[in-house]
Amino acid sequence: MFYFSFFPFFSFAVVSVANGQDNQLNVPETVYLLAHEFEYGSTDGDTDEQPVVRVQLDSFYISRFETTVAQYAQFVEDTDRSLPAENSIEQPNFPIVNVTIEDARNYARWLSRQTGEKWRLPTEYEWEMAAGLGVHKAYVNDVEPTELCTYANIADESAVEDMPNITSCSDGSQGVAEVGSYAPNNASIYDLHGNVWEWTSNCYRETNGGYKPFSCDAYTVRGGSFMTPAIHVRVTNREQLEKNNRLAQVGFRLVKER
Ligand SMILES: [Ca+2]
Repeated sequence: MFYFSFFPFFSFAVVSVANGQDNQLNVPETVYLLAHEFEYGSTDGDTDEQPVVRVQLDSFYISRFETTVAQYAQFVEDTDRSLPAENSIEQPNFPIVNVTIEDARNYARWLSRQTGEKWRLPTEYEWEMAAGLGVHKAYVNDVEPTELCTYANIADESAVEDMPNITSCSDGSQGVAEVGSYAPNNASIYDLHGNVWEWTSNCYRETNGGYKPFSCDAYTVRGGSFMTPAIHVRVTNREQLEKNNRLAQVGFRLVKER
């Protein structure tokens, strides 16, 4: 079991699900991050990580873990949906995958209704603050790429048969892993690197600055997956994903507003 940590923000509620039974609502455990000013982006990353901008963020809560199959299953059961392909209720603590950004948003809206709280996808600013904690290093806790296997399920030596550009350490997982299987960052947030890419609420743009488009076909995903080598799981790395895509290496975590 990975639920060894203290549960300061865990809340209990009861949700009536479609089968008429009362199940305890599986509310994501969160970490509270204080208001912070930090440097967003990187001068030595890809061009879409530039320019570096100073960002002032209000305080917020963010999921300690990637959203799990067990959490998402309560939503699909209550709303007469089905679990997306390649997710199994037999693996409740694995991250939910194969979800579009709208699926993730619908789950957040449902969770908000159940709890009376305001849950949503993180912005890129919030995701990067939660991962890097404003320290402006490539990896959580300023570890070296070869140390990442302690913190992350990435394209490592375990994935050598699948991946051409593996990282020279062994994390023990060839595919996706249970959330919280690896060491957290200094704020006790898990799986920020690897395991599954995480949707953000930001429309993908090719720079850190600029305009906010009226419509959007692709959103930014962060953090990399079990198929991603170290260079691409960096805190500031950004990738775009078409909004209707469902991929087995893409999930999400949520923010709860204060
Ligand atoms: Ca791995």
